Amino acid sequence: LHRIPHPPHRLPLLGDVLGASRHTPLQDSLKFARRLGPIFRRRAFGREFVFVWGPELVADLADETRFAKHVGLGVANLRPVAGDGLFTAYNHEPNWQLAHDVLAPGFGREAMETYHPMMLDVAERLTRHWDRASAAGRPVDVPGDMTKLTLETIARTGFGHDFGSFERSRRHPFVTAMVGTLTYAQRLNTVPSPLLLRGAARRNEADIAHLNRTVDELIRARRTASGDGRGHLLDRMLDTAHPETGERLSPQNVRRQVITFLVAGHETTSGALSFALHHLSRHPDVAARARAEVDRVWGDTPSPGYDQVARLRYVRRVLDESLRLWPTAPAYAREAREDTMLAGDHPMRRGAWTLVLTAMLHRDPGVWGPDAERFDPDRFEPRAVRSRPPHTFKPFGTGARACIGRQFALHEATLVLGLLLRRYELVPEPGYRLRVTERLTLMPEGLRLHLARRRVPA
Ligand code: MNH
Repeated sequence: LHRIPHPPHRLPLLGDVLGASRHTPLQDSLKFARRLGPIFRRRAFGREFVFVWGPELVADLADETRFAKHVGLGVANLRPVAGDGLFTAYNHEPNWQLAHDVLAPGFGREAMETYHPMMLDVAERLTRHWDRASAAGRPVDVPGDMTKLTLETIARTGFGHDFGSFERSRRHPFVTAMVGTLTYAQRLNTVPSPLLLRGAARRNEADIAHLNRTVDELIRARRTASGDGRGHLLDRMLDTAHPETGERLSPQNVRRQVITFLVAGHETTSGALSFALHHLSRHPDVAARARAEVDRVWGDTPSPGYDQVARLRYVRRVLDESLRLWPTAPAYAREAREDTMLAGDHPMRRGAWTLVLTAMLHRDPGVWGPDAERFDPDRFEPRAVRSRPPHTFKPFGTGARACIGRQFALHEATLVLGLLLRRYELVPEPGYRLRVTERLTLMPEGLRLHLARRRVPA
């Protein structure tokens, strides 16, 4: 451990806090990464973390025979809300495999085709909202509206629920509670003892109670409805037995999965869409190419079909490139399954863990070239992708515990970008400079865009 570099000026109690703020742990880590290299240590508030972003190290950590997901930090702090739900389950908890096997078909192609019309429907609520803003010459609140969109999408496809986000002037109380628990989870990492956050902890309890109540109502509504019992994720959770063992998810576990999907399924996608729209507004040439693709592939169809989304190859590259520069889940943790040597160089004891700094891996000039900081979707042309080593683009994590919602998120985001590009020219707000807020996930703060309507099929 002593061979791993760390910042030079260490304060006895506070650690490496110089030049660091508790509101931007990720962006501070990027600065340390640039100074200290592909593996480094950082001490904050009495704890020491090892960060890794060098491509060889990250590739070695992807070896599932020697390493596995580590449930720590922000993820572990969500355990009181999400328990042994998919995202927060420890590797050894039996409910992980059970839920994974029961839910995996819920993200397969057939299921995605049933979600497509629901996604389209929610997206049309967004465009109605944006039409009114553009007619009135008002700018739109991009992160706010993307969060409404993705929350409504996961609520609808997941549980047949409608939070009415676009119809209300204030945030839905469920969203407020969810953001509250996420913020609290991040803050817990930045204090030496949770006792310092007693007031916030009480509010957090109330937030969790509110989340539980809302979800229990959702489940009750589904149980009493005369639905046909297919379509939503919740239907699957309630109706599907494990294909081999016949086992089912317990009611308590179903509640945890619902909360997991509502939380995991919307903030990250909302951030990805927001960053993509930011970049599109700053790169009119890229926007024009993407728009031309949409016009060509979708033609006059008012409502593009499922297959027409996958054919938006360039729009998809815009999204990949946005996730490269700002992977909205900017890090993941890996632990050693046994005593081992990381990349033949760093001894790790069984259970020792490290954070993979995806956001820095994605900006390594050694992988992405001297212009690594530049936005350029052509990096994701098939030939360019093939020329890079594996495990250099990891926005959805790695291995068995990688994102189960990847296709879902990519389909939703590509569909929405296609619809928005076809309908509007995106005009940046004069003087806006990208600022990124962190609350476990990343978001472009205060991003507003002006819209000019294009003529589109009705
Ligand atoms: Mn998602 C795991 C990123 C969209 C549901 N997700 C992960 C991980 C990353 C991630 C990274 C791995 C975390 C870890 O190793 O600790 N997820 C994203 C990004 C987007 C995203 C960048 C959007 C863009 N995720 C979604 C959507 C859903 C979802 C949409 C649900 C509909 N994600 C999950 C779940 C897990 C997960 C569930 C946990 C999977 C598991 O451990 O089995």
